[in-house]
Amino acid sequence: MFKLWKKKPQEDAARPMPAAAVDAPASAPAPVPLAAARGWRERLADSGFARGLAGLFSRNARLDDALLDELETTLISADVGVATASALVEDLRQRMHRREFADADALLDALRVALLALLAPVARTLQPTGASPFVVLVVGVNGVGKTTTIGKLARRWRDEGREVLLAAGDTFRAAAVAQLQAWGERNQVTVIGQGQGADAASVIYDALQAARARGIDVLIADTAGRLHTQGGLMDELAKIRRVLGKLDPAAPHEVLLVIDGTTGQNAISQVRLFREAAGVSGLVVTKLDGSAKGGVVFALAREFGLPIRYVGLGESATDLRAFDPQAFVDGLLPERLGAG
Ligand SMILES: Nc1nc2c(ncn2[C@@H]2O[C@H](COP(=O)(O)OP(=O)(O)OP(=O)(O)O)[C@@H](O)[C@H]2O)c(=O)[nH]1
Ligand SMILES: [Mg+2]
Repeated sequence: MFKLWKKKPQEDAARPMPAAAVDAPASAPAPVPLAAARGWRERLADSGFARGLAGLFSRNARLDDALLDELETTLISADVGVATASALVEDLRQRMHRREFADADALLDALRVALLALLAPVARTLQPTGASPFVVLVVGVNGVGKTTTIGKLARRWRDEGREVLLAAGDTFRAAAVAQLQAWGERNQVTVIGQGQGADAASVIYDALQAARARGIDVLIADTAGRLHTQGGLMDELAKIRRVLGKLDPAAPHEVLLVIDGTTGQNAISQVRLFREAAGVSGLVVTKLDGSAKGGVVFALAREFGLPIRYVGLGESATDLRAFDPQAFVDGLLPERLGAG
C-alpha cells in the first residue's frame, strides 16, 4: 500500500509544498478497527527464522547432537548472531546430555522458554503519558519505515482517545511532508511542517509550541533518514534534542530508533551510533513480515537491553503491534511436532 509515496526524485521537485500547518479534513473514511488485524503467526510464517526451524524439525526430529548443530546454524542464518546462537545451543546441549529432554518436542519447548527469557527484559511498552505534550522523536537510517511507523502510531494513539500532532521534521525531500500529511489526513491528525529545505530543528520546535498551545497529548516528530556514519547529519539530531529542551527540559520523552528487520547484523552498529548521537530510549523493528529473517530481534535484545516498543508486521495502519514476546516467539517456532 501507499506506493504513491515511494521515492521519485523528479516528482518530488515538482510537488507544491503545503502551507505551514495543514489541518486534516473531517470527512476521512472510517478506520478499520485494530481488532481486525491478522495474527502474528500468519505474518511471521515467511521469515527465515520460522522457515528454517520448521524445515529443521520436520527433517530431523531425532534428539541428537546433529539436530543441535543444525539448530545453531539455522539460528545464525536467521540473524540471531553467532554469540547469542552459540550460547542458546550450548545450554540446550548440556541439558540434552543430562537427559532433560524426552524428545525433540521437549527440546523445542526448552528453546521457546530460552527465547522468551532473552526477550522478557526488553518487552516494555510505551505509554505516552506523564508529560503534556509527550514528545516522541523518531530516528533511523533511510527507508527503514520511520514515516510509516509514525502514521501507525498516530492512528493507534488517536484510537485511544489522545490528541495527536505530527511534526514534518524530514525536510530533505518534498515528498516526505506529503507522505506524513497523507497519514495525517487518513487518521484525522494535524501535521505541522514548513516544507523542503527548512531547518528540521525549527520545524520540530514550532510544532512543540503549537502542541502546547493546542493542549495536545502526544507530539510525534519525523526526521530525515540518515546513515549512522554521516557525522554532520547525526549532529542534527543532537541539535533537535537541544532545541526541544529549551521548551521542555524533559523533551523528547522518547527517542524511537526504527530498525528495518531485514537489515541483519548491521542493525547492531545502527543502534550503537544512534544511541550515542540521539540518546535512543526505545526501538521499533519493522518489516518483520515478508522477507525478514526475524532473528535480529534476539540479537538486539541481548546486545543492548533497550526496550523494543513495537514491531511492524505489514504496511497498513493496523500492522504496528506493541511488542509481545510470547506472540512473537510462538509465531516463529513450529507448533508441536507430534501432530506432523
Ligand atoms: N512490509 C512492510 N513494509 C513496511 C513496514 N514498515 C514500513 N514499510 C514500508 O517501507 C517503505 C519505507 O517506509 P517509510 O516509512 O517511507 O520509511 P522512512 O524511514 O520514513 O524512509 P525515509 O524517510 O526515506 O528515510 C514503505 O514502502 C513502507 O510501506 C512493515 O512493517 N512491513
Ligand atoms: Mg520518512
